[in-house]
Amino acid sequence: MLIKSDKNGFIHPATSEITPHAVYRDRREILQLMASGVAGSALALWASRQAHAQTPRPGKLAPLAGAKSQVAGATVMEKLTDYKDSTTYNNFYEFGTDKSDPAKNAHTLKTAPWTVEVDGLVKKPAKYAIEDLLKLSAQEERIYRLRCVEGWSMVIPWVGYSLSNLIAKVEPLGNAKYVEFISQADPKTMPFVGSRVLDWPYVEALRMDEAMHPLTLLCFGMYGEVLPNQNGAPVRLVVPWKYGFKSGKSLVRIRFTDKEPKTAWNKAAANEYGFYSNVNPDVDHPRWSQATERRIGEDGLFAKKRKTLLFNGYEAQVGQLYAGMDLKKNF
Ligand SMILES: Nc1nc2c(c(=O)[nH]1)N[C@H]1C(S)=C(S)[C@@H](COP(=O)(O)O)O[C@H]1N2
Ligand SMILES: [Mo]
Repeated sequence: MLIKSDKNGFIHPATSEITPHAVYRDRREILQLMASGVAGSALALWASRQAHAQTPRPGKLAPLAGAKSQVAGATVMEKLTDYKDSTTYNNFYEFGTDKSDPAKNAHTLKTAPWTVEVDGLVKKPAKYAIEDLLKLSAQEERIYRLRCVEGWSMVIPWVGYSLSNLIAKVEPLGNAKYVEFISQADPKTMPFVGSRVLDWPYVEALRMDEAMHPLTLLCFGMYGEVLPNQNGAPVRLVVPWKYGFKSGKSLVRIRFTDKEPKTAWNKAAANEYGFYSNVNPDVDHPRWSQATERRIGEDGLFAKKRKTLLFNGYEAQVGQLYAGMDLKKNF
C-alpha cells in the first residue's frame, strides 16, 4: 500500500486507494470544471479513478448538492470516512446509548413536517418550515473533521451554510450574548427520551461570536444527500473546532439569550463537559487523555493513533476567539 503522510501525520491515499467518497468528491469537481470549460484530461482522470471504486456512493436518500465552500478552513485534505462508518457509528442518545443504536432505531424519527423556531433576544423572531430554512442561503459542501470527546474522529463532507446567514435574518438585539440550540424531544418517536441518562431535550449553546463564526455550519446534508436520521435529520449544527457533543442534532429551536445557557452534558457532569469544549490535546477529560485520537475506519491491530490537534486543526481560523482566555479553566 502506497501511503503519504504529511507533517501533521495525516495520511493521504495514493490514487489506487481512492475510496468511493473521494470519487464522489471528484465528480463534483468535474462538474465545476465542465462549467468552466477545462474538463478534458480531468475527466479522463476521474474515469480512471472511478474504475477503482468498489462500492457505489450512498445514493439512497434525496440528493442535496452544495458548491464547494469558499470559507477558509472548510476543506480538509484527508481521506473521507466511509459513509457506512459515519452512519452506523453514532452518538444520538434519544435513540439509545450504543454507537449502533441510532442507525437501528432512528427510522421512527418523523422529519416532515418540521419547523425550527428562532426566538429570544432578536428583533425578528420567526418560525421556519424546514423547506424555507433550507433555501435561506446557498448550500455549500464543507469537509470537516468531527472529533468526539470520547477519543475518536471522522472526516465528513457536510452540506449546509454558515449559521451567520440565519442569525443576520432574525437581527439579534444588543444584549444577546449566547445562542441556545434545542433538539427535538418526542418520546413517541425517540425511544430513549425519558431515559435518565440526560435531561431532555438535548440542549447545547455557543457564545454569540462562536455562533457567528463562518465555520459554524447549519447542516442539512452529508455526502451530497440529505442527512440520514441517525446523523441529525433534518437539520443539525456542526461546530468543527469543538467536541462533537456541541453539535446538536434534529434542532427544533434556536434561542438567543443574555446568560450562558445550561447545556445537557454540562448538567449531567459539569467537571467533565465544560461550556467551551474546544478540542484541546492539553486538557484531558478527567477519565482519559485527549492527546490522541482514533480515526473511525482505521481500527485494527496496526492502526496508529493520531495526535489530536488544538481546536481540531482549525486554530488559524478560530484561535482569536479565545485570545486572553485561560483554556484550562474554560475547558
Ligand atoms: N440531539 C443530540 N445531538 C447530539 C448528540 C445526542 O446524543 N443528541 N450527540 C452528540 C455527540 S456526543 C456527537 S460526537 C455527535 C455525533 O454526530 P454523528 O453521529 O453525526 O457523528 O452528535 C452530537 N449531537
Ligand atoms: Mo461525542
